[in-house]
Amino acid sequence: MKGKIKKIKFLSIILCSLVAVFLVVFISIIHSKNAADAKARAQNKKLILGFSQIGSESAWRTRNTESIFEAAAENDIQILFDDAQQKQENQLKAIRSFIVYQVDVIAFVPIVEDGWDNVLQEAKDAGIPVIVVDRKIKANQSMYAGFIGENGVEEGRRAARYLVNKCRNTEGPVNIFEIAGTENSSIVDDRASGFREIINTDSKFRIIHSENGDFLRSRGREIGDMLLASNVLENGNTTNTIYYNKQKIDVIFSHNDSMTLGFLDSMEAHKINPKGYGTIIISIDAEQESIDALIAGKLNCVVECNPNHGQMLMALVKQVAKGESIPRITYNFETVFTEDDNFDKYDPRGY
Ligand code: GYE
Repeated sequence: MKGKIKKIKFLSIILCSLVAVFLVVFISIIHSKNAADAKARAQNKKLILGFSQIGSESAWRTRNTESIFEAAAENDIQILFDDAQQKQENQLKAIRSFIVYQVDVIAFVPIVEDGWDNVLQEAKDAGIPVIVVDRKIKANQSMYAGFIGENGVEEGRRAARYLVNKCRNTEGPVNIFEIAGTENSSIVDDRASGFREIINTDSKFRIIHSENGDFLRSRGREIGDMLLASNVLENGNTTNTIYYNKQKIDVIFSHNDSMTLGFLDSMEAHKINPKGYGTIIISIDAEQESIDALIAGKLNCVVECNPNHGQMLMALVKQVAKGESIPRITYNFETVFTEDDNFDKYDPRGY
């Protein structure tokens, strides 16, 4: 009898330890499977990008937004998008809502250079990496992962190099009227400094006035109307030479196509034929309507500013989401279009 009990005890101990081993193995299989699932879910989790855009002030801006949505869809990245209607406070609000929502990455186009330190600190405290797009900011580099966009200084230089070459046989002075974009935006400062860096190598070039057109076509029109109002003579005829404060304007340097096209609208409204009337017009962006005006002889030079940031931005988003570092600066490829080109070679601009 004793032997039998001993045997049962022994068998039950074996059985219990088998069950225990089985349970341990089973639980660790479940556990590792859960871990693997969690890992797979994390890896396959759709990245969420919070993107704050400044508005839709130009065909360039609209294409910029499109390129970002297209690339996000192609890279299976979800976008939380905000259009700030040209207001910094709306951008600050949007970025704070992205932080609350706990997006994976924040990207924003800073309408102006200053005023981002606090919200960047909040994103940093929340562990959310930030990428600056299109325009630059004045903030400590440790506050954001990197910048992607255009080299505005080089765009300004390209506009000036065209002018210096165009006026190589021109006796001075060469009076320049500048139509600048949004004040305190890095892109205006960069384009203006690149342009001046080159023209200041020859004293015949003089910027006689710089007017802020806020990158808007309507403002370009207003500036044109302001200048051209004095072109209508008593007899109703118009002179083709444009003046500012009684100084003849030889060159219009406009910081974007929208303002330039607004200026051309004004010339047409004042029945001034922009073709061959002697004032050189240089613009930046290269949207289709501006290239058409170049081909039609209404403009002399258009410096490209490439709005297609989408694919490059998504590549950077994926990198920072994995905790990888990215280049401080990523510039887009850009070129220049002038009246001397073979226009047949032009591809459609897409914006
Ligand atoms: O030139 C203009 C837009 O920030 C580079 O903003 C961009 C500028 C572009 O309004 O069309």
